[in-house]
Amino acid sequence: MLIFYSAGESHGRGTFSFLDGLPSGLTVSRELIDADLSRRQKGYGRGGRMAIEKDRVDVLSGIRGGKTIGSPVLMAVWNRDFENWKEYMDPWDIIPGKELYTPRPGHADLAGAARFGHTDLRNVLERSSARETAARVAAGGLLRSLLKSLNIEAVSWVKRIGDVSFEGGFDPEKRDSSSVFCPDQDASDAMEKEIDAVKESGDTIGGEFRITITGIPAGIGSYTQWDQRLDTIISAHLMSIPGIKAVQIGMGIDCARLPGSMIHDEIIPSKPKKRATNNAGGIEGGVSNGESIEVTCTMKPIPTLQKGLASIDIRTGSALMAQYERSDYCAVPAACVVGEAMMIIAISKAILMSFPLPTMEALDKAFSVQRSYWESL
Ligand code: EPS
Repeated sequence: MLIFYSAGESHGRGTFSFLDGLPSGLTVSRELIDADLSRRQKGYGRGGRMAIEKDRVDVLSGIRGGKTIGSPVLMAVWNRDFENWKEYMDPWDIIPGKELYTPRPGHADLAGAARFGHTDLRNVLERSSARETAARVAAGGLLRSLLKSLNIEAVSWVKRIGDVSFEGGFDPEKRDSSSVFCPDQDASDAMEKEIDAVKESGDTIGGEFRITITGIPAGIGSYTQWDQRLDTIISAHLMSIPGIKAVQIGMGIDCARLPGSMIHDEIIPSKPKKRATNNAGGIEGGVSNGESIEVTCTMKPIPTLQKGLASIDIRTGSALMAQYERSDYCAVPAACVVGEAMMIIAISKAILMSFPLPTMEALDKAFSVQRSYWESL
């Protein structure tokens, strides 16, 4: 079973990824991990922190000579900003000055204080900050090599920022030349303007991004238990990203308003079997059906607002405006990269759940048997 966890505080020493259950003999690429980390840092609408950080992976265990060895993998992305925070974040001895007593509505501050009994909300913010997503992207960047070796590819792009939406498909060059990771120049320009307008008014804005997985054969996931369904695994991974309020698979919520004849994807007699449409988003009965996997995620606006939101002083209960702390105006482009990473983690877990094998050689063989079986049906 593949396990992924992260550790680290936003202004602590770094953010850390822990992966266990990887087969040995997987060739991994530091360049692929670093490319994803640097992509996560970009995106129009980011705050001041991204000018400080230059995220790079530092592998601490589990990889020798560019290959996994079957041991747990531990990776670090060190925080450059720690230099400015070390007196406040020291594990043993801290100085006062960075306490936070007014919970920001929409963040974990108040609910997190209720969970762990904190009065200084700094203890909640430091871990609930989306800085943690750097660890997810490092893990996804490593597992991208696993999917690549099985000829599976993951891509993502921004579909909507506020009122501006783009309904077209993916284009790698156009996506990568867009400041908001939207593969259309006109839509990108309009999205930038949308972000400028909220920034100007001291506000923030959310949006949507799409993730597509191609090259996955039918038969990954299972209908036999609720927690083995591929859609269970994918949606849990994507819903766990800070700020994500909805995950739609395929046609998603539009399924509610159309008759079955306009939704279900008819089967074309071919080898391998093809579908006339892909409204199911590549998953039927919790199992991949050979079509591309299509998922759309909705992100709420960042809850730290320059214009402020009504809150309280947690020590006295009296009304006070929420404290403003440096933040992003729009993190949808960054979340799109994080979504791609979490999707890669989810698909990798589902593959290793279906084929729990200790070496890449054994996994490659089992996977090609599965592909041939699917192609012969
Ligand atoms: C982030 C780092 C954080 C925030 C942002 C994401 O850095 P700082 O708090 O020092 O500015 O910029 O976090 C949030 C917007 C959030 O809501 O948690 C990063 O590395 O992505």
